Amino acid sequence: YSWKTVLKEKPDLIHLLDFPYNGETRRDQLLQGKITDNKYHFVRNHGGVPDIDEDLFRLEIGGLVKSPVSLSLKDLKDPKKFPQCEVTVTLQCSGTRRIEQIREYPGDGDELINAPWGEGAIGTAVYRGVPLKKVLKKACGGILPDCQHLEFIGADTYFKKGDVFNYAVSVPYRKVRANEEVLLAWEMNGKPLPKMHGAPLRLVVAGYIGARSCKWVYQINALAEPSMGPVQAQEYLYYTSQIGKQNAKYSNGFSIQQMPVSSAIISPVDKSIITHDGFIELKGWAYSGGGNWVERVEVSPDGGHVWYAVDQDEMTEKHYHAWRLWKIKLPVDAEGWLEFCVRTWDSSNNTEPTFVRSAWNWDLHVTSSCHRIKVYSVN
Ligand code: MTE
Ligand code: MO
Repeated sequence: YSWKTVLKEKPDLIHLLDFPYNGETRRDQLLQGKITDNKYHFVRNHGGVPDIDEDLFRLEIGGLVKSPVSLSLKDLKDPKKFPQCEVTVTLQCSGTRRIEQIREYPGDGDELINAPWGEGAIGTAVYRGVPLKKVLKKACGGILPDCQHLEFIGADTYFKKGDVFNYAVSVPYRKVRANEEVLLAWEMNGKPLPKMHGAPLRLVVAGYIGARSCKWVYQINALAEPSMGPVQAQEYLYYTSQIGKQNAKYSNGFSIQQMPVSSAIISPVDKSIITHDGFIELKGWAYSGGGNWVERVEVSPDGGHVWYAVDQDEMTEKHYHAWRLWKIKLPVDAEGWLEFCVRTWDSSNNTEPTFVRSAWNWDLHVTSSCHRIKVYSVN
């Protein structure tokens, strides 16, 4: 997969890493609408983009299932065998807004192995596929009583500490029990799933961090314990803020699965000068994982003392598994530097930590504190 193809398919992404290719969505394209165009959707890879022959492709399902199977794409896409569905899902990389954690304590985080994402490692698409639950039931006759987790293995390989691994992650079986939450998908926004996004087949795990939505999936194993693969066991861990480079052990962290509530101000841009006549318009996104929808978005012009709630009419519709884009015109009299911030409340009444340091994680995942920008107001 060449750099030339990346530029052709994703000409507008902010290219963060050349290999493995990682790129994030630009601000104007984030705000384009509820659905992110395939061309503009961010890309997060751990290794190369595998080339898979659709005709030869088989999905193998094994482990603690009643009968292991091997399915072709034709089998999977046959509506007489498996019922299909379409789900609107926001995929958010748990590294979104990592740059704020890097700036808070430069050099303290595990940034060498991670892309310095800003606010654009998030996007929303309509995925078509079959619920994994139905495939397990109809093709494998169900799972065995000891199965607690499902492991997904991707065809891409990945280097870590001198060894080569396939990308492998797992989710608890109970997550798979909801039909519309875990899909085996081959279509994105009405178009064939692009190669970069996992063609011919990927998982879409709604409400969980992007990492669980395994691309190029070719093997699924029903397991008693979570996947032992390094991506599951050693990455995407949440540590207490006392833990850093010097004392981190994998056993100190817990696995990040559901995405917490978070939001970002996308317009105006941090450190910009704004000439206005008493009102400044703010725009951004707000999302919560785990099937919680965004209930309320509040913004503050003074670093978090006074808060204004965004009008429900100024937000895209409520959704179990997708973000809401929002906008608000704030009355501003002051001249000079202002600190704008945003905080969101979800349908479980969760809200965001106040400062980056309130939820520091040396692994640099889940920067969900109130997003803050400074702008210079000229009234
Ligand atoms: N699946 C495989 N096989 N390999 C990967 O590197 N990256 C994961 C996930 N699935 C990854 C993968 C991560 S960390 C994220 S955030 C999402 O894919 C990103 O999905 P996207 O590239 O389609 O936006
Ligand atoms: Mo990610």
